[in-house]
Amino acid sequence: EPLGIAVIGTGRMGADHVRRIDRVVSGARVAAVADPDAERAEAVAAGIDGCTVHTDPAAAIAAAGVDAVLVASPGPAHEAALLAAFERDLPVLCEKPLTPDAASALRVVEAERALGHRRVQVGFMRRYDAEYVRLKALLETGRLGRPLMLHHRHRNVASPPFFTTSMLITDSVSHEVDVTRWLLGHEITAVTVLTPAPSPGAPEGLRDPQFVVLETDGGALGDVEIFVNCGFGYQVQAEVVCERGTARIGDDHHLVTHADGRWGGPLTQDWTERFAQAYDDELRAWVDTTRRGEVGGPGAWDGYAAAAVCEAGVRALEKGGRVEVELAEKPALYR
Ligand code: ISE
Repeated sequence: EPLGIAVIGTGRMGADHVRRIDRVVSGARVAAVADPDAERAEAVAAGIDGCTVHTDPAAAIAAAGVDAVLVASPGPAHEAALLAAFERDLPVLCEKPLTPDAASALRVVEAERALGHRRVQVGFMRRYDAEYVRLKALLETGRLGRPLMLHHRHRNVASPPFFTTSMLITDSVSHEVDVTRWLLGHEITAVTVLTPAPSPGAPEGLRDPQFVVLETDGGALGDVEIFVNCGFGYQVQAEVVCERGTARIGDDHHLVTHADGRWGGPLTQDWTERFAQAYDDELRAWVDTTRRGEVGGPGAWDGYAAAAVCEAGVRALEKGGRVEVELAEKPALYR
């Protein structure tokens, strides 16, 4: 029996996940979709056998044949969808951010803890990207020694119209926050955000780019250049500086041509292209672990920790200077 999935939200990410469940991943089917825009939901569900269409997320989660839930609605709608899934004790793959702020993320952690077992995987898909996976495996061999510093560059061609200055942290840098915690196995303890004069290519009023400094409880430092209107391509690069060497990913060297007196190659234009393999493998892994009755990948605690770090980042952005991260005590369920 394939895993019946209710997909909540049929916007850009939701529609892409529906396609992936329907055509890429085996062992799963789209059992229901929900979106406040009924026409959009209908269009996404068209041609999928036995898929019911809803405007209310709770109705989709309660629909016949639903064994698991994929939440891809906007961040502010995640908490209600997660709690509705918990009510039926269903496994959930929740797109990042888990919720938009630390207090609501902690409520999700508490609600999962009340269930007594983990149910949530958060969509921090970079953990499934082949390059990041190789980087982590290399660090784990210890050959380069202890990681001292991490340099990240995160560039988007253009930001969507609803993007705000704080979303550069909560929506975009949240990935580097998770990657830093995952690669190093450290918690992030303080955040500083510096902003140069905005790029003329950014929408009026948007402070883009930004430079973010992360400190960890293991004594490492990270910096993130986030530039969401760079105009030229989608780039995610990371370099780890260790005691005896460095390691770097994201250099776009998949295809290099030499012709007409120049060398070079194409740049990806957005994350669904750059991270296509990561999204596919993330969903495959989630479906496989769920069918075995297990939970893997980044969990609710990771979603909460990222939210807490991003909240400190937004405060640092607003008031300047260094802001310490306030993290609740980690419940035994996540240790
Ligand atoms: C978006 O939400 C993502 O998750 C992308 O990976 C990131 O590059 C982009 O900046 C975010 O807005």
